[in-house]
Amino acid sequence: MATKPPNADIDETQVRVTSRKKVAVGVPAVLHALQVSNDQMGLTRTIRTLLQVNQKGGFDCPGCAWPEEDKRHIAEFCENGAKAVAEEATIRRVTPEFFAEHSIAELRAHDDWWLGQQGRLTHPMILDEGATHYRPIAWDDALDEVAAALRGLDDPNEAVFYTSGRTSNEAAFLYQLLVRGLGTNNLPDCSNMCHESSGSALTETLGIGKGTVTIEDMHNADLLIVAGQNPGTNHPRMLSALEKAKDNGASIVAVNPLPEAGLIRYRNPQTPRGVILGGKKLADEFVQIRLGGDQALFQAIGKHLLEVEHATSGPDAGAVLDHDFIAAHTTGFAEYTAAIAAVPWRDLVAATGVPEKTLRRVAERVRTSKATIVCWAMGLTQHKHSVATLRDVVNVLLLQGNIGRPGAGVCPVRGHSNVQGDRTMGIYEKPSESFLSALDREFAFTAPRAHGHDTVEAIRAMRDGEARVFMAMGGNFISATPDTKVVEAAVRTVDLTVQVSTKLNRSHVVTGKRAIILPTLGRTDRDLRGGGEQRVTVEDSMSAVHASRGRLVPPSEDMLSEVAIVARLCGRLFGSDTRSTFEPQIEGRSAVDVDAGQPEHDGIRSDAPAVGHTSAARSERGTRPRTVPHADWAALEADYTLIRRHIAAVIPGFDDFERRIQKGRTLFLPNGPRDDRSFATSTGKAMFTANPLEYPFIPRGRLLLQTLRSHDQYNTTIYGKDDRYRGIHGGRRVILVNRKDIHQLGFQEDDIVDLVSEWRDGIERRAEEFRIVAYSTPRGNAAAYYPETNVLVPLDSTADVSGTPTSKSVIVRLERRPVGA
Ligand SMILES: Nc1nc2c(c(=O)[nH]1)N[C@H]1C(S)=C(S)[C@@H](COP(=O)(O)OP(=O)(O)OC[C@H]3O[C@@H](n4cnc5c(=O)[nH]c(N)nc54)[C@H](O)[C@@H]3O)O[C@H]1N2
Ligand SMILES: Nc1nc2c(c(=O)[nH]1)N[C@H]1C(S)=C(S)[C@@H](COP(=O)(O)OP(=O)(O)OC[C@H]3O[C@@H](n4cnc5c(=O)[nH]c(N)nc54)[C@H](O)[C@@H]3O)O[C@H]1N2
Ligand SMILES: [Mo]
Repeated sequence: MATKPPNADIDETQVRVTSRKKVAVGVPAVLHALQVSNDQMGLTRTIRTLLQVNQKGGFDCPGCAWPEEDKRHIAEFCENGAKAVAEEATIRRVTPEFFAEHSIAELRAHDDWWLGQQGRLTHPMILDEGATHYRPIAWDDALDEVAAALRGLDDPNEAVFYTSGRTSNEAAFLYQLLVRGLGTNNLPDCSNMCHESSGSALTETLGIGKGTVTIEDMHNADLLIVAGQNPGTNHPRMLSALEKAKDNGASIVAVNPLPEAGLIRYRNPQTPRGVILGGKKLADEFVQIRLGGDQALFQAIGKHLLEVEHATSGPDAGAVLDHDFIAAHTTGFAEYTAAIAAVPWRDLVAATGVPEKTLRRVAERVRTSKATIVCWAMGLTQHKHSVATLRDVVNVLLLQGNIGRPGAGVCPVRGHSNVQGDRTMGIYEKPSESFLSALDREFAFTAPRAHGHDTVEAIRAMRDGEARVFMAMGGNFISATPDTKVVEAAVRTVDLTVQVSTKLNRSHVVTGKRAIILPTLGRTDRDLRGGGEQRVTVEDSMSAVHASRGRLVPPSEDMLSEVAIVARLCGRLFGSDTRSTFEPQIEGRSAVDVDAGQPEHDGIRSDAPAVGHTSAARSERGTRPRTVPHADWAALEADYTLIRRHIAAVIPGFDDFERRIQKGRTLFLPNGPRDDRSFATSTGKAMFTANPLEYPFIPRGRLLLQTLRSHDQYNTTIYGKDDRYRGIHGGRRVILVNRKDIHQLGFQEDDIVDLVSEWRDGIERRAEEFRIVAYSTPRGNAAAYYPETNVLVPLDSTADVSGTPTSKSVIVRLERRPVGA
């Protein structure tokens, strides 16, 4: 397939470039949001819908994972949240007639924007082997097909189950149970490409893979460092928290290769100052860092703090560090300080591209701050050395005891609205033993223990012919993952691909030999099931769980919720146990018994008593049935409160779940570092770590490319062709390059080039026809939009430890297009 979809009607390189905006949000943003919504759903539905966003009793915004404040505005949404809602609440429909009209080959020729614009999926569809068109299929038949394919596997590890982070807690919990009931931990998710590096670094050093701050901490911080994040576009509501912090006297340091609008100045549409005046200057300091220079920045800060601490004279000598905290709560201090002392300043300057004077000035802000929070997103997580970078972020915070006290801590700002909740529910390829044994106990079965595939490993498994069924709970695997051509070829080897989706996307048109689309309800849709209106729950970026209830009439009567889809598959695979879900399932078989037997390979127990009924899925060695989870699946589908009771029984912190989310209340999950400075690490303390300095090397004549989001997209869903704040209009195939680099490389602004990525495997990866735009970015660094540039990201170029694709760190050369090509 061509890397550039041949969309005859649009020439993507014909962009209009205007000056970059220095202020984010404000009234134009609100008007823009209303216009997009109006186009998708008309005025009445727009107003009715948007007034429900993030209200108690309404639905959680499907946009990002930024938390709501307890006191809500009438309009608690942002421009991009409104676009995310409009995208889902649209009145456009993709019906069986649509699929009869358009062949797969034809659909494949359209770009992601066009596919997304067609509207909501309304009916289950199947693509038979060799067929040119999808055909409609009844729900029962579709689910029978999926169950039969799973049952037909020789080994459950031949199936891969992807999750994108919009799935509710209830659906995610059942989904992981389905997968483990089948006998595998192959649960890759979007997190593997997103905040996995944060999870890896924080779990190791602080004992919890999540942030340690609340929204109040944000308001009360003395210093906020926002690194590798573009909140004006991707987390606009975060800007009001930054504004409030500012009003309370905080200073803000923005660390970014690009001068992103929202970081510099913000106009709050909900205050008179924002509407009428020029808005508020947010960042006190903008550090224009080189791509991948953040580890060096945090080492520089640590180095400066230690130097002042150890100075023999001066008022602050000996008074910089929180010695009590370090002594009581940490390990590894001596190793860290020794390592940092050995790093020369000139290396830190070379890596950051920032003068020592500036590095020290930023460090002085840290030194004099009474409470510091570091916020970050993809700019810090999608590099080869991201885990080391984040360990060094933690080191700096530990030096001054900035964990577990008001106004201080780590704040990885999550992407998808429930990506954090999905992890809490067990969507994880490397589940902990404590989680699995609780699951075993609750459902009287034995979950597999062997770790499963993450996203990159799942692609390798498909590529190598080791996977036969691929199922996705949401998302757009084909477009979101790295090395597009490799992924497309890999997915095509699979016997059956199953997509549970709301909207049409590339993953429906690049498929396995057979493909099934299961349309599902989104966050905004009313979910009537079992005679009642069901609610689901989600967890935000700050470990707060609350209920969400859709209010809109679903796109068609022929739709099931994600919960219903998974529950029905469980029923087909495991059979229903109609005794009450909450009585002990097997008499005389206690949790201890279940845990006692040694699981055989992959957790398939051959010594387990055959209970109740037999497993539909058989182990490959299997003359004997495996154990399967026991529940009354139909009852769970009809009443989600029963699922929440299971969640409460399995996952710590959800006791009394149902009551605690009544009336719009929020349940805060336990957070050891934040609650009482307890750290569930290997040493039982917060851990300083010594990390050798790393930063990207850019060969002569090459550029280091970061792949990022425009203002008009939600990941692979393209809302439009503008990137307003960056001054790009009417097209997405642009590469932002420093003016001096453009000339030094022998090009002119507006030249059309191919981007060719260079990686040690020598394979040529090419993204065709990009327009060069001069932009403020450090020398040697460039930026272009994802997903168009995913063809350039090598599958094996991943972060150490976390395995996250290095989407912010791709070596490319620019090649002039042959004349007339
Ligand atoms: N409207 C909208 N909202 C979204 C999304 C969306 O697509 N659209 N996506 C959601 C998801 S899943 C996620 S994960 C988040 C993503 O939120 P972000 O992480 O803000 O998204 P990106 O566009 O990838 O932006 C990366 C930012 O980091 C900077 N950066 C890149 N490399 C480096 C580096 O080496 N160092 C530093 N210091 N900075 C660097 C870039 O210049 C850019 O400002 O947003 C979520 N919210
Ligand atoms: N080069 C590069 N690649 C990247 C990134 C990058 O910065 N650069 N970012 C990475 C990141 S941070 C992430 S999170 C991933 C995102 O990867 P994904 O989560 O896989 O991608 P999305 O584009 O968010 O998925 C959109 C699709 O989800 C479906 N959908 C939407 N809402 C629902 C719902 O409620 N239920 C169900 N079942 N389906 C729904 C719709 O069909 C829609 O088309 O991409 C990663 N890939
Ligand atoms: Mo993400």
